[in-house]
Amino acid sequence: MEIKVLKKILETNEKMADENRRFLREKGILCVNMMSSPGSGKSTIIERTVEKLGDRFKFGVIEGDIQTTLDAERMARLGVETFQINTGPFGGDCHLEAGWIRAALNEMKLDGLDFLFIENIGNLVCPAEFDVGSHLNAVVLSTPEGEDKPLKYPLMFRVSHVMLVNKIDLLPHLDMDVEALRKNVLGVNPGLKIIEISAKTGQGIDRWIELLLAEREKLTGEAK
Ligand SMILES: Nc1nc2c(ncn2[C@@H]2O[C@H](COP(=O)(O)OP(=O)(O)OP(=O)(O)O)[C@@H](O)[C@H]2O)c(=O)[nH]1
Ligand SMILES: [Mg+2]
Repeated sequence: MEIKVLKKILETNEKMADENRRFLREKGILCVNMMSSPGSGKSTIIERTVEKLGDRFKFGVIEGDIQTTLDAERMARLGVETFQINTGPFGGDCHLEAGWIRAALNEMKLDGLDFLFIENIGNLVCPAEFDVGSHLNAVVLSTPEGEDKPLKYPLMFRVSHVMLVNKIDLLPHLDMDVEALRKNVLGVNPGLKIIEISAKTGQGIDRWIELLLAEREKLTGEAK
């Protein structure tokens, strides 16, 4: 009985996620789901991305947090259409679900947007289990977290299309073995794209930008 209930929840979520994905594609909006442990650099990477592309493209951001509107305030300062989902009042869930994203989409001004970032709740486990309706899943792994994470939390790396290895500027101070990380993660997901970046210094950000532009072009069939 418990298994049946769990299956039904996941099936409902997947159906809604597919509807979100189709709805956003028809509007020409590439939806990117940013996932990671707390503090890996999701918000900082979104900020750098908007700074790089904000003069040519319009962005929206849905912020997922258990408590506070701190990240949403950071995004709103960039002048992007921002919506905050706090799960604290509803039991403090550690991930976002497709139904909440739909509720956010109903409230947001979406006309003219080119990109919608979903900053998922900082957690390397639960967000991987719930499709939100994104076209691109990006997992951020920061260098202090260690090269073993894809082995310990494989689902997150399996459902992602790209891994951003962030805080590459810290490598001289760490024992992190980036080659071992590559080997570990490609063992879990051989098709995963890997981009080393520093959201602090800007190193590698251009490769991330290129990937985003290519994915948007693939979705909409048009360059800008
Ligand atoms: N050295 C270094 N610090 C970084 C880099 N990217 C982000 N940080 C710092 O890491 C801390 C956390 O960054 P955030 O962007 O807030 O991380 P987050 O993943 O959004 O965090 P949550 O939303 O709380 O899960 C901040 O102090 C950032 O300034 C980087 O490339 N290098
Ligand atoms: Mg954040």
